[in-house]
Amino acid sequence: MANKHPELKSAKLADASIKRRAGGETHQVAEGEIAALTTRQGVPVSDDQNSLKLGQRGPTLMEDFHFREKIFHFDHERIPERVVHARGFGAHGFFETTESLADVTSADIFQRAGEKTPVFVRFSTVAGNKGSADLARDVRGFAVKFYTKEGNWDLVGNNIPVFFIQDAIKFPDLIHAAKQEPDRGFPQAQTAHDNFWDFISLMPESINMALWIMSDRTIPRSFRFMEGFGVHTFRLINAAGKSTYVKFHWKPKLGMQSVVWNEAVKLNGADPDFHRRDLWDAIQSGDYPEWELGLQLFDDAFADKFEFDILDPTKIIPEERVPIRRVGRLVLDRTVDNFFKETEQVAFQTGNIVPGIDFTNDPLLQGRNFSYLDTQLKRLGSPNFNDLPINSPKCPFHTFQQDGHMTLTNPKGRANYEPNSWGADGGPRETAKGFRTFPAEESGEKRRARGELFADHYSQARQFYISQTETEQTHIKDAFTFELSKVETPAIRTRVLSHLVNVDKQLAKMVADGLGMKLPAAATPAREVITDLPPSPALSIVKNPPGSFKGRKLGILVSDGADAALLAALEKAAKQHGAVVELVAPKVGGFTTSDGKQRPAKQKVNGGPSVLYDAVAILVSAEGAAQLQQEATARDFVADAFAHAKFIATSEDAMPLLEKAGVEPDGGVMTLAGPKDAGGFLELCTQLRFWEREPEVHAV
Ligand code: HDE
Repeated sequence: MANKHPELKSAKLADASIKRRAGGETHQVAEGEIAALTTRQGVPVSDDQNSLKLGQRGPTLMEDFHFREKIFHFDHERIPERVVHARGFGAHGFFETTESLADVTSADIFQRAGEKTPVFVRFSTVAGNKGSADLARDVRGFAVKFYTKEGNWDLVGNNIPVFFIQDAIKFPDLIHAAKQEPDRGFPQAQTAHDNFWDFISLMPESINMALWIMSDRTIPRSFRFMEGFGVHTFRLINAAGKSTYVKFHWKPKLGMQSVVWNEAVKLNGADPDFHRRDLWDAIQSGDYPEWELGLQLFDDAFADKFEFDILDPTKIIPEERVPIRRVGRLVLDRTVDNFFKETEQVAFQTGNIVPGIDFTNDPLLQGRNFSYLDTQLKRLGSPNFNDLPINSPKCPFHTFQQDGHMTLTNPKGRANYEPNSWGADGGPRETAKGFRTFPAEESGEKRRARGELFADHYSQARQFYISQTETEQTHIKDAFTFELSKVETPAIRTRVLSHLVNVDKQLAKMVADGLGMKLPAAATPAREVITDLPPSPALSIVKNPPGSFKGRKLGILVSDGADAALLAALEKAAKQHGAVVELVAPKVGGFTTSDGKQRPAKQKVNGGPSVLYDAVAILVSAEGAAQLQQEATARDFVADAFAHAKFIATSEDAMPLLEKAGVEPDGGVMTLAGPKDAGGFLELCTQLRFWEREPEVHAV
């Protein structure tokens, strides 16, 4: 029976456990109030505090079946973490088709505008172990399971549209090189080490991706503010059997946003679960994250004239060449009930496709189709992993598969094979509506080889670089310099630089300078570099601003005596912009505003650094400013916000704290003369960062 008084229930629970610890007295649960604790066999348990012993101080008895069952189950709680993408966070939601695509695909999910299909999405980092921090510089996984009416379709993508390697046979090498080094077991969740850059420097095909991972794309502000990509070229097949090539894109409704590197480093300490918490909080508060699904559709004629091979996963097709058609929206509106049951046990597979969608010969995709099925058996331990509710289709399914560990869905009846002559009782049959592979004509010698155009390794890396704003180019330069400065072997650094010369000589020179090294000669390209590809503005985060502060967080540093009217005005303006406010105070219990009201704080100042916020306001009173000048974490709050190019609002009274933190007010710092200025500050925040400040605060 549902409990009508949850507060009563928790009070009684607390009471019961206190009694228990105090004296071992048995708490009697009134019937229907709280479920009785039982063993897994359903046997009610009378004492869960003491194991069964011989006498009060004697040995534990084997006979204690409750103790043995409890410990046995605990001992077996862990399953192997994913070999890559171990750290992840998932949520439920729906995909809504906004226009029918019946002209290009017979996939049921794309037939009817307005139709909603349930989905489960898991975001992840690639290299770190399950317990690693969220803000590692890394590619983010963006895996979507669509529970369509004609079976599960998994679009297992990333937040970067290209990949490191061209052939799946190199995947174990790439991942071995990226993860912790095998002799020492570190560093974890970072690519700033010799093995990784050694591999990259010996695999020129990875240079395009290297530029992407050294950009701010690998330190996203949150999952909600990043793009997603299917990476490979797939096929859509219509009812007449016609094939159209497709690349899948996810476009975040709130726009893209990343943090800066120094912020990421500090966030990992301040809140290693920053991305998890962000997604959880957004969904719990009803601010549902949303993306649009975009398709780049093209045919053989385009593929033939394009400078690169459409089967090469280290290349994009610029949006300016093939525009994106937006055909649906993805909304995440429900957090999981249980992390392990759903997020940990979800099994994505590139091989899960549905009628109307098909693979191409992209050699990475072909290899993935083997790997994902195989890896689930290792991780989940039984070929029946599809019977787990999170993996099971939500449409009817009928197979002749049976038995194996943990069987739940053996079909009823006598027929467990096909063909059979049991007529209507003979179980399911093939259908004309079933999945049909596109009959692409293939011929050729069996060879270990790659398409000729795969040998172009630098042209698109160059295009990516020249598409960035100056700020973003600086971040790329800084990231290369940082990562290579952690590489201890000079020859590896030199080899990476020799590739960068082919991408952009100026970039290579700046990185070499930053390292204090000589610029080497260019590596010999396997194919001539195309140097006149035009910039693609769509590749820049900063060139595509959301023009809004919606979904972002304003952190307000307060103290006793904080100006009540200013605070109220800022809170109101933030709300109007769809932003969240968090109050940071010297004591978490709260503070008293200038009008004598008591307000609780969300964070104590040493637990709420400004890296947690997109913009900050310093509303401390004159006494508060005097007190907080003595507090290093309060000075850091201000100094970091300034160094990370954030917009800062301040009351007049707070100025001494800013001065003590070394802040010289600029165009990104706004002194609020009164409540009427709050709106103007929030307007400023819609620009997200005051990038003009960066050259002033970072000289090396
Ligand atoms: Fe994966 N990848 N991958 N990958 N991948 C896995 O499958 C693999 C690649 C991606 O949230 C594994 O269930 C190979 C590209 C995501 O559960 C494994 C190759 C892209 C996730 C595997 C690639 C991805 C995985 C490990 C080279 C972007 C997490 C656990 C051919 C398009 C899914 C698992 C989740 C997970 C193999 C390359 C995305 C071992 C062999 C390219 C988002 O099967």
